[in-house]
Amino acid sequence: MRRISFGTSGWRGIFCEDFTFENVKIVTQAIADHLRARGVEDRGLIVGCDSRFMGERFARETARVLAGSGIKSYVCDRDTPTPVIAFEVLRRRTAGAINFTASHNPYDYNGLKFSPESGGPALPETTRDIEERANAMLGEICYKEMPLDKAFRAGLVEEIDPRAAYFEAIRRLVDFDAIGRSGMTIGVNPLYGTARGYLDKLLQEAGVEVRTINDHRDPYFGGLPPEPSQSHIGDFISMVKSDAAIGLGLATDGDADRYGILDGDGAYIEPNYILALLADYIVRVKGKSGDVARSVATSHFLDAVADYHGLTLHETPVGFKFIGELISADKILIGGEESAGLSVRSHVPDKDGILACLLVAEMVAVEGKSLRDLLSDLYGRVGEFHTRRENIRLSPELEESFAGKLVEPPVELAGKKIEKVVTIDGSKWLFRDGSWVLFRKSGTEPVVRVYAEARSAEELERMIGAADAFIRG
Ligand code: VG1
Ligand code: CO
Repeated sequence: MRRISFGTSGWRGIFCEDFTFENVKIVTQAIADHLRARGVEDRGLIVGCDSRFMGERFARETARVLAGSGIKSYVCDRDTPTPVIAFEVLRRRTAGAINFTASHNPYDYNGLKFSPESGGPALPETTRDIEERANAMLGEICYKEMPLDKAFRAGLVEEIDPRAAYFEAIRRLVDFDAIGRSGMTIGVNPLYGTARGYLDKLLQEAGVEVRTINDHRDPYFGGLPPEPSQSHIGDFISMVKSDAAIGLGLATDGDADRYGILDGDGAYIEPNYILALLADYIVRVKGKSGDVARSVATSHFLDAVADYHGLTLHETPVGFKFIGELISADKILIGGEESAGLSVRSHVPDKDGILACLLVAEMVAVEGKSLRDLLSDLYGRVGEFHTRRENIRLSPELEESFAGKLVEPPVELAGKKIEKVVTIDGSKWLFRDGSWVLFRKSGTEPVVRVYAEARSAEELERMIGAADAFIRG
């Protein structure tokens, strides 16, 4: 049997192959044992799922196994966004959460994200302990479980609706009056996922007109991965383009921890830009101050914004758990990743796509400008940044050659001398003109990621070309 392994965010597997009831119960038992070893089992766990096939069934099986170990489950009454689960962990002070989601992966996957009492994604030392316990149990029936009705009667399972408390928290972070006053019409695309009844509802309550697409549950996600990237939301782009009334398009991924933003004319605005724009807006307009953080793969546009405002920047490995740690320690004002994840001070230490979308709506409402105009204003103040990420399918050959290629970086790439090598995640090579490339293996899907950034679009093309040739060659 294949080993259980937690990646960048949780354990993910293909249905029937790795992601089976049997393995889910084993991983749950491993989590139960982990909680007992830490002496926090009395606090119980939030248990939730996204909109994937059989999410509720997995949640119930997990509750049965937790009950078998005397651990209480607070089971969400419907598919629930990851940031809402994070919020509920903090609000109820539970020992954490088990969340069934494979986030942006295609429909044939499911996954399990475990968060400890911080509410943020578990750090590697925690997932290592859970993996070890789970792998030691593989191949034998070693979990204890309780029939669900008995668990209910024993008070070990309770159904919860986490929406109202989360709404209240979001209302403290976002200026809904400004959004309401703008009179904007906003397009919303929850990508058949968990943001249904969250993002649209909050905007409607603010008094703006909302036009939705893909707002029913579809475990096939319309055939594409539920990732709100430019290549996966063509239907939404067409909708916003063709509807002159829409002033902004907001999308979220399957578990609503990522965002995807369209300008009023349907132009997709890269998450790297959104992060920089929001950081600038929060400081310049909302008058906040503090450090900022980004993953090693994220655009240095954020560094330029930090410099401009005299803020300190932290660089982390990829995975929001590392940025979440900084939020939990109250060290940063805003932190984010190029993959469209961000959160802010005093909010959950996990990425929140709903909050990100709402902050963008607030920014557009307050500034009274299109995102592209805001972007060109910011370019004018801190300079231009052009960034791209490419995914290369992990063939057996690439799997074999990849690590070796990075052991000893070359002296130069694309005719430019490599000035510095950063290895906190994969291998990042920095050049004197501010450009950089990064190579790393994904921890959520079978691909190698190549990231590049330059100060002009032409230079970016050159860098991506050279990086691609290097890794494939
Ligand atoms: C990807 C992204 C990373 C993100 C992670 C989980 O990881 O690059 O930024 O935190 O997915 O996102 P990787 O290792 O595949 O590059 V989610 O929305 O899938 O929980
Ligand atoms: Co996600």
